[in-house]
Amino acid sequence: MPIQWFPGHMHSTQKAIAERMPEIDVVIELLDARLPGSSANPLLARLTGGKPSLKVLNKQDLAEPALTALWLAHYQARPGTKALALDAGETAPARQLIPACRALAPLRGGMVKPLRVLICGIPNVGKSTLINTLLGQRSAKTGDEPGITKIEQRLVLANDFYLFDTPGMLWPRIEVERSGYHLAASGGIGRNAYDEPEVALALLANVRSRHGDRLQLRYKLGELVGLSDEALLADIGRKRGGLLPGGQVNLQKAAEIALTDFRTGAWGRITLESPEEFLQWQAGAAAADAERQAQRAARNKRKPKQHATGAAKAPSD
Ligand SMILES: Nc1nc2c(ncn2[C@@H]2O[C@H](COP(=O)(O)OP(=O)(O)OP(=O)(O)O)[C@@H](O)[C@H]2O)c(=O)[nH]1
Ligand SMILES: [Mg+2]
Repeated sequence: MPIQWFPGHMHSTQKAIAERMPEIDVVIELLDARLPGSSANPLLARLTGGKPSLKVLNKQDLAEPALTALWLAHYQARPGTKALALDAGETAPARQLIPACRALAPLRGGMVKPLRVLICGIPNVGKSTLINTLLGQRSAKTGDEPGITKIEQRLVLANDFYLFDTPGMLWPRIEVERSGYHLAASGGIGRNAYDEPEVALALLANVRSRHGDRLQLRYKLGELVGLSDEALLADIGRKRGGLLPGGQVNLQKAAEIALTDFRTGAWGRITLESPEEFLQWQAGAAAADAERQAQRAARNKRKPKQHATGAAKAPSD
């Protein structure tokens, strides 16, 4: 089932960001370097009214360097956009953001016209961690679950440089089904909004295609060829003691183990999508959408006729 998560507080965040925008000079969108396409808000350009933007691929320590390089080139090619990859917990790379923001808004700076930078991104991507690293102190609350930051917070980096931390936000409709799985696997979606075994199966299907050897090594599995994704998940459960009283595998527990291992980097550095694949998925979703709309339009065209026939028949009944 496609994953969607847009609770009421995200609607409020979207509104608050739109209202704040006139006072913002640069927008930093924090992306997850393991899913740099799926974690990008498709509505952001409209929301920020084309303000200069910096795409930061965070958690690069968990992503594959070669794919991170492809994604950086992909975003750098966009007009008015700079892209950087980093690990929000490390001070020196994070501080590169300061000159990058200043370069994007050269007319701001000094006490009279401080530079105002808004940091936004999906839940749990590391926004507050980055702000704390930049400030050199724990000012913003962080935690390994989505929804830690509840309200927008203004933090002063220097007397001419303000940072705005915002609550994690998704968008009303996740169009690419795989993106929903990638977002859930990364920890960006609330636990109640998806089924863990379903997400773990999608994750295993993706990861085994390029890194099956790592799964074999981690769980001491035999050859994966010929093994279905379901059988692979069950094997992981069996190897990790995820058994129910009758000896049956506890697939829920197996899924939790797989997801935690992926999230913590126990499978090594893994990126779930390349720019090329992601563009293909987007095009596929757009085509499917267009077809659904055309079908709906055709149905609506037929409907009034049937209605008119019914109405015309009524008096003679
Ligand atoms: N490995 C790794 N973990 C990170 C990185 N940045 C943040 N984290 C971890 O990701 C989790 C979420 O970090 P937060 O800073 O709370 O994320 P947030 O985007 O502010 O989340 P919300 O406020 O819930 O939207 C924490 O457990 C961080 O320690 C990174 O670059 N690498
Ligand atoms: Mg936060």
